[in-house]
Amino acid sequence: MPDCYIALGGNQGPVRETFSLALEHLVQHPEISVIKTSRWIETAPVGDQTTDPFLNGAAHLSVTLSPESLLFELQQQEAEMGRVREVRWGARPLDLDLLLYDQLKIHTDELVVPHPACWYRRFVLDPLAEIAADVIHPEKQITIQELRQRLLAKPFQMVLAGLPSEESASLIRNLQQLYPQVQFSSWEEQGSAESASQEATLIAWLGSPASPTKFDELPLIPRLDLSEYQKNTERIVHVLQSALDFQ
Ligand code: PH2
Ligand code: MG
Ligand code: MG
Repeated sequence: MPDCYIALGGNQGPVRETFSLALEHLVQHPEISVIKTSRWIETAPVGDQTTDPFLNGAAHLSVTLSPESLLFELQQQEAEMGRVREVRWGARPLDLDLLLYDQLKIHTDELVVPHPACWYRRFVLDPLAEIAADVIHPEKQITIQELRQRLLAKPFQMVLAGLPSEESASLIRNLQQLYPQVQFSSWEEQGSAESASQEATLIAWLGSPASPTKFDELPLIPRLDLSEYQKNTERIVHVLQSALDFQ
C-alpha cells in the first residue's frame, strides 16, 4: 500500500481538537490508515496574513487511494472543519497538504507532489523529520532529515540567481537590511560555481527564459524556482521566514 505523508497546519480555533477530529475522520475512510503522527508544534506565522501562531504537524498515512482521490479527501476535511469554523471562529482553522506519495512525482494543474515547498520549510520539515527522517525526497534525492539539517548550518547562505547584476545588487541590499544574519550573494558574481553551490543553503532563481543563467543549470539540491515572483521582495522574505529558525 502506498505510503503518504501529509502536513497539518492551522492557527484559528481549537487547532489541536481540529487536528484530532480531522485524523479521526480520515481513519474512518476504508482506504486510509493513519500509521503515525508527529508531535504538534507551535510555529511563528509565515506571511503577513495573520499574527496568530500556528500549530503544525505531520502524519504518515497508508492508503489505497490514488493521489487525486486522497487530495479530494483532504480537501473534504478542510472544508468540513471550515464550515464549523466559519460559523464559530473565522477563517482557516485547518490546512492539510499532501507532501509525499511514495516516490511519485506529480505535476498537474490540481496537484504537485512532492509539495513544492516541503523541502525548505521548517514548519513542515521539523514535524516531518520526527516520523519520516529516512524517507528520500523524490526530487532532491536526499532524506527528510538531511533536508532539515541543511537549513541549520550557519551562516544561512542565500544565493540569488538569474538577475542582471544591478537588480541583484539592489535586491540583496534590501534583503540584507531585513536579515542581517543571512549571507546573501549573487550566483553570477560568484567566482566558482562549484564552491558556491556547496555552501549555498538556498539558491533562489529569479530569472526568465531569456536569462543567461538557466534554472536547470543550477545544482539540484538548493535550487528553488521563484521566477514567478520576479523581484518581489515580499515573496523572498516569506521563503526566508519559513527556512530560518523559529523565533
Ligand atoms: N501556512 C500558511 C502560511 N503560513 N505559517 C506557519 N508557521 N505554518 C503554516 O502552516 C503556515 C504558515 C499557508 O498555508
Ligand atoms: Mg494547503
Ligand atoms: Mg499549506
